[in-house]
Amino acid sequence: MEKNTLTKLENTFEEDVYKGLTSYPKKLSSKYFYDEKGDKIFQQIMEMPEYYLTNAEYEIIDTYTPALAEIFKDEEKGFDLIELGAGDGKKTKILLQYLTKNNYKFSYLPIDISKHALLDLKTTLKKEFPQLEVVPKQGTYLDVLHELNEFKHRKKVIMMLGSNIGNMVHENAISFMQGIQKSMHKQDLLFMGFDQKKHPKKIIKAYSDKTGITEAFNKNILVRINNELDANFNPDKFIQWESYNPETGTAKSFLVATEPQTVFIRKMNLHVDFDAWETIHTEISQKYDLKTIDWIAGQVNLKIVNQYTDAQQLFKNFLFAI
Ligand code: AVJ
Repeated sequence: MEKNTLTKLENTFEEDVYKGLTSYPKKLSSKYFYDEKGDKIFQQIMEMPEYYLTNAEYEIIDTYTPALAEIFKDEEKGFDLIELGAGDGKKTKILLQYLTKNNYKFSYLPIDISKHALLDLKTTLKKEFPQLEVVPKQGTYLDVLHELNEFKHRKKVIMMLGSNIGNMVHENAISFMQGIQKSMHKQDLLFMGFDQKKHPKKIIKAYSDKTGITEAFNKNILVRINNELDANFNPDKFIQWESYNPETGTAKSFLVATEPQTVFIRKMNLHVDFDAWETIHTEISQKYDLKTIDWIAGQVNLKIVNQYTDAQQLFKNFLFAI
C-alpha cells in the first residue's frame, strides 16, 4: 500500500473531534493528548511516585540489558533496533549505553508521532552516543507498519515500551500486532511492555494523582480543541474520573461535566451541549495477565520467547518471535 493511502485511512483531529462530540456517549481519543504541552505533562506523569510503570520497566531493562543484548545481537550483519513510540528514550538509553560500550553492531531507529520529541531525542543521543547511528522517523502507528516492511536486509528488533499497547482495545491491539508480525522475518524479534493486573487501588492511584497532573493531561485535549478549532471549553467545568474493572483489566478515563453547559466550536460551527455529569471518554489503559497475552500472541501467530518482570511483578516485558 502507498503511504498516501495509509494516511488517508486515518482521520484528522477535526473529524475525530466532530464524531466524538456528536456521538452518545461522547468520546475523544487519548492520542490527541500529545502536543508539545501534552508531551511535557506526560514527562511529569512519568516522574510521579504514583505512576509505578516507569520505574518498574526501568528496573526490568536495567536488570536484563546484558541478557537482552545477547539475544538481540547478530554477529554477522548487526541489527536494526526499531523503537515504536520512542518519546524521550530514557529507558532505551540504558540499552543503548550497554550496546555501544560493548561494541555491538546496530543502528537505532526511533519512531514517534511527535516531531518535537524526536528532535530532542536526536540531539541528546548525538551528545551521549556520538558514534551511534540514529535514524529517526516521524509517523503514526499506521505509517510505522508501512515503514517496517522496508527493513529486510538484516535482523530487526522491534521495541514498544511503556505499555503503549494498553491504549488499544484488544481488537485494535490484535490488528496492530498482526501488522507487526507480517513485517517480521525468521530471526526478527518483538520486545513489548505490558502493564500487569494488580491491586485495583494502585492502578486507580496511578491514574488519578492528587496533584492533578493526570487531570491536566486529560484536559489538555480540551485546551487543544480551544486553540486549534477555536472553541470555548472551560476546563474548570470538568473533572477527570478514573475507573478500573479488575475482571477485564481495563482502566478507563473520563472527563465529566460538573454542570450543564454548551460549548461552541467555531471552526466547525458546532454547538455541543452537555448535561450535568455527562461524560467524555478519553483513554483506556489496559492491564494484562498471562492468559490474555497468551491469547493475543496466539491470535497474531507470535511465539513468546521469554518474559521479564520487576521484583514486585508490577510490569512485564515480553519477547516475541514468529
Ligand atoms: C503512555 C499510554 C503508557 O496509559 O499508562 C499516563 C498514558 N495516561 N497517565 C498509560 C497515561 C494517563 C500511558 N501510556
